[in-house]
Amino acid sequence: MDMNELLSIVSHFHPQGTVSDIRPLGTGLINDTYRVTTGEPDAPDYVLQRINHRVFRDVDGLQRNIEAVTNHIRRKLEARGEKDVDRKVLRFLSTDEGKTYWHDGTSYWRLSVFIPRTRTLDVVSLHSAYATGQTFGRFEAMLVDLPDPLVETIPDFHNMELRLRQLHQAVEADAAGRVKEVGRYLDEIEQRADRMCLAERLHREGALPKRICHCDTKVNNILFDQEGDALCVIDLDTVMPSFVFSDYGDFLRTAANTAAEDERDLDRVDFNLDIFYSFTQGYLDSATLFLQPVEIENLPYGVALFPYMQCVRFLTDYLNGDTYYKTDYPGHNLVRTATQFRLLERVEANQEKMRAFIDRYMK
Ligand code: GN1
Ligand code: MG
Repeated sequence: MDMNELLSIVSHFHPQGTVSDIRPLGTGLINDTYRVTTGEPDAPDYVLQRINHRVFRDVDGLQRNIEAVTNHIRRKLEARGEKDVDRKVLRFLSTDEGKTYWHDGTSYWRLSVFIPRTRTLDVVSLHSAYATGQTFGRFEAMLVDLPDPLVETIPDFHNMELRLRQLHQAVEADAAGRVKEVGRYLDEIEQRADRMCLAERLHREGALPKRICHCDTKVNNILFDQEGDALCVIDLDTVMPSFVFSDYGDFLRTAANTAAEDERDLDRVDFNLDIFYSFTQGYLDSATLFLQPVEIENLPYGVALFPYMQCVRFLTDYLNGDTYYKTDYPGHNLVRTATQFRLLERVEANQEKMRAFIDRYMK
C-alpha cells in the first residue's frame, strides 16, 4: 500500500497532529498493522490496522464488541480512581459516520491511540508471568457484568468439535495433496479427540459456563511497561463468549513454551513449569472470585487443549494449502504443527504437577 493511500485512510479518523510516517508494526498472523507517527510532541502516535475481513466477516459487529468492551473497562478503571487509564485500555477513533472503522471500498481499517513507552514480549519472566495472569483474571472479572451482548466474531472460534470437523474436511478434500505426509499427526490427534472435546460436552450438559474471554491471549497481545508489568490487553478482535480455558490455556501455550511457536528444533520445545506456577498464581489471585469449581478443576485440561487445538488448526491449514495463516516459507504450517504437538506431549507429561499445584493453591 502506498503512503498516500494510507494517509488518506488515516485522515477519515481525524487524528491530532500531522502524520510524518507510517510503517509496519508487529508480527500478527491475521491483520496488517502499521504504526502512524505524528510530528508534534503533544500529539499521540497511532496504530492503524487493516481488519482481515475474510477471517472476521462481521466487521461492524466486531467493532461494536470492541467498543462495548473498552468503554466498559474504561468506566470501571475510572470509577476505581486508577491512574493512567489511557495506558490501560485501548482508545479507538471514530469517523464522521460515528463508526470506529472505515471501509475504503475494498478493506476495513481502524485507528487506535498508540500507547508510548511500552513493549511487547515474546518471552516472559516469572515476574511478568504473574502480572499477566493477574491482568487476564482482572480482564475477565471486569467483563463479568458487561450489559451488552457480544457477537461471536468468529462463530465457534474455540469449539474443539468444530476444529476437528474442519480437519476431517481438509483430509477428505486433500486440496494440496499433503495428507500422505501427515499420517502420524492425524493418528495422534484422533487418539485424543474425545478427551479434548470435554469442554463442549460439559457445556451442553449445562455444567460449564461461557464467559467473556479474550480468546487470543498470546504473550505478544499484552503491552508491558518498562518495569515488565502488564499494562494493557490488546488485539481485541476475538473478545467473545468462550470458556475460561481459552485465555488461561492459550497464554501458557505461548508463554510456557521454551521455544517459539514455530521452532524447528523440537528438542528446544518444552513446557516451563515455573512460568505455569507464576501465571496460575496471578490468574487465580484475581479470578477465584468468579470462577466455578468445574472451571478450576479443569484448568490443567485447558493447558493441554490449546496446543492440541493449535496443532489441529495449523495442520488443517497445511492440508488446505496455507490459506488462513500467513506463512514465511513452504512447510511453515507443518513446522508449526510439529512444534505444537511436541508442546502438547510436554504438557501431558506435567499434568499431575499442575493439578497438585492448583489443589494446594485452593487450600
Ligand atoms: C492468530 O492474529 P494473531 O497472530 O494474534 C489466531 C489465533 C492463533 C494464533 C497462532 C483470529 O493470532 O487464534 O492462536 O494466530 N487468530 C485468529 O499464533 O485466528
Ligand atoms: Mg497479535
